[in-house]
Amino acid sequence: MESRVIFHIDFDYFFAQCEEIRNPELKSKPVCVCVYSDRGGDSGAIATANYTARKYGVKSGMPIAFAKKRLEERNDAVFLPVDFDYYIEISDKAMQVMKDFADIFEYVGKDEAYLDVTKRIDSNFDKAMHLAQQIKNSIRDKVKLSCSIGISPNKLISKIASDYKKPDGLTVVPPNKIEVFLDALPIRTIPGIGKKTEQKFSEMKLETIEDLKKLDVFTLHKEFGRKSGTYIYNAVRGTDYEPVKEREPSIQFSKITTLKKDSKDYDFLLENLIELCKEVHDVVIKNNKTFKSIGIHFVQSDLSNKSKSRMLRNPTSNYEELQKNAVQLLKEALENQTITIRRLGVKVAELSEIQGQRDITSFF
Ligand code: DCP
Ligand code: CA
Ligand code: CA
Repeated sequence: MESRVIFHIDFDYFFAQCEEIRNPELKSKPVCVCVYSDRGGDSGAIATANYTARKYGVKSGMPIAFAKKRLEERNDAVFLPVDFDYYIEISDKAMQVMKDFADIFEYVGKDEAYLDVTKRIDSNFDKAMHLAQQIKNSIRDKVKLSCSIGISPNKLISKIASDYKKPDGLTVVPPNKIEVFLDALPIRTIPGIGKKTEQKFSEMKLETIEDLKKLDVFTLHKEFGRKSGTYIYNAVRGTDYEPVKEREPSIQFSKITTLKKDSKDYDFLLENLIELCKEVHDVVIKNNKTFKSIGIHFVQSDLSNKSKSRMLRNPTSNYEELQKNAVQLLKEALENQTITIRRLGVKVAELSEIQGQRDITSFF
């Protein structure tokens, strides 16, 4: 069978690049996009920074005060508050451009997507490279945005490849190059392998993907459990059969608040949660929608994120149902919660129009 050809496209330094699009003068300066908490001052975290700021060691998730310290010598450094609505506008435009180039288009998040282009380029990797160049040009012309593209026979390698050379990268890994491409990479480049796992392997003197191939599947099962063990075993060999699934950006409504104090106390969180549920529900009603998915979100004191969501059997716009499920999710999330929580959020997704209200009279 001919190989699949999958693109992973990821927008470069996304939030910061959006700010540069709005104000091109920023391009020569270090730009940091900040999630300020409502506690005032510089309290909050860096969402992302442009590559000029990154040269000084600024990273996503870092406290704003740290980033300011690192950029001390640059009095032209710019710190801007996040403007999600604007970034979504840019994202939507770029997604529309990409969609037309795909046989199957899978939206992953605001700044990334998978495209299965196997059919339209007849499994030919030279044609694929040409097509990727066209996509990059088209996004640049229409949205002024730069992105990085990874091309390979599957989602896993394409995801790694899009991150291989950034910004404005294009990395093609045809079937006969998979092994050489992967072998030399550090273990951490495999999606899902974090600091902890890397540490564990490092103690075993395993540093590269090639090193990991020494471990047989039984050892991996024993160390990581069946599911993760199998995933790692396959990943280091470049094996991944996940299909690209048709998916478009789904709109959602959410509210997030910075708590008066960091806490993991159920009653305190519950009080805040209910307030958020009411606010989200107001938006749902105002927009005449039903929702099928409910989620809660923690930004924890170390600025790491935790979220939980559940799918309802039927779409609803009912407040009690929203609250009941959100409270249940809160209880579940707080089981074995060790770290305190700084920001709390509630969201609803899988939205639809309320049926039977199309009648013109409902507008009066
Ligand atoms: N983001 C965030 N907080 C984080 C990580 C990311 O708010 N801890 C947001 C800001 C980013 C966007 O998500 O612009 C996309 O994240 P990426 O990991 O793709 O990073 P960037 O697009 O910023 O940079 P690049 O892809 O060039 O490495
Ligand atoms: Ca990105
Ligand atoms: Ca991304």
